[in-house]
Amino acid sequence: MYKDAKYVKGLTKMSDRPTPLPEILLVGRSNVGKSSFINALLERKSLARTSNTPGKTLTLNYYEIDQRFYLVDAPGYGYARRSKSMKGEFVRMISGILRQSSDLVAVFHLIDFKVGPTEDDLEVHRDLLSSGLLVHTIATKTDKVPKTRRHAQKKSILKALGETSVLHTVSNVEKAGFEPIKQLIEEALERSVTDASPDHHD
Ligand SMILES: Nc1nc2c(ncn2[C@@H]2O[C@H](COP(=O)(O)OP(=O)(O)OP(=O)(O)O)[C@@H](O)[C@H]2O)c(=O)[nH]1
Ligand SMILES: [Mg+2]
Repeated sequence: MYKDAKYVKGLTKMSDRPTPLPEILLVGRSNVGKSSFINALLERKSLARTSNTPGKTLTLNYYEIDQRFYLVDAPGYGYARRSKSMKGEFVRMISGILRQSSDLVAVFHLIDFKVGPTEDDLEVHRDLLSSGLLVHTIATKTDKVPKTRRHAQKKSILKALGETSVLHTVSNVEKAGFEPIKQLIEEALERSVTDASPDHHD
């Protein structure tokens, strides 16, 4: 359980980033449940703003957790009504982060469990894997698939993602599946401490 979680700021350019702490970036299609995921993980009702009108903001929202790390809520990609140029801007922004942030310790790629990976999801998945970052794929909205079909759905998603992937599943509504996610976060934070060179210590 996290004790302290607060919204720090919304960034529109990388030069505005807050005091360095390890960062975990959330990426996923608009409406996949990134903001809801943050609220469910942190057990806060409405810390991260959720909406039914997706894909409007191109800001990176930083949430600071226990003065230890940031969860970064990225804008969603692949929103049908978003123009091609908006999509280009998203890609530039994300690749900017991937290039510039030495504090990025993991990326959580969220996909919709019921819908399965879309073309956009698969494209982003490949890009993330080839970035060399620690990437975890997490399917949201498991509550939308009947329990008896979940095993088959998981298998089908894994097949689409490729043999080597591991799929974590959550329901932000039922707040189910978050213990393994907390474990992933701890592992990513531990790795970042081990990896850091001496001059990165306080
Ligand atoms: N049933 C169900 N609905 C969910 C779940 N997670 C999110 N939702 C709903 O999906 C919609 C979008 O959720 P958001 O958390 O705003 O999605 P987002 O990825 O942050 O969207 P953008 O910020 O537009 O990119 C909201 O209506 C949520 O209530 C889930 O696990 N189960
Ligand atoms: Mg959101």
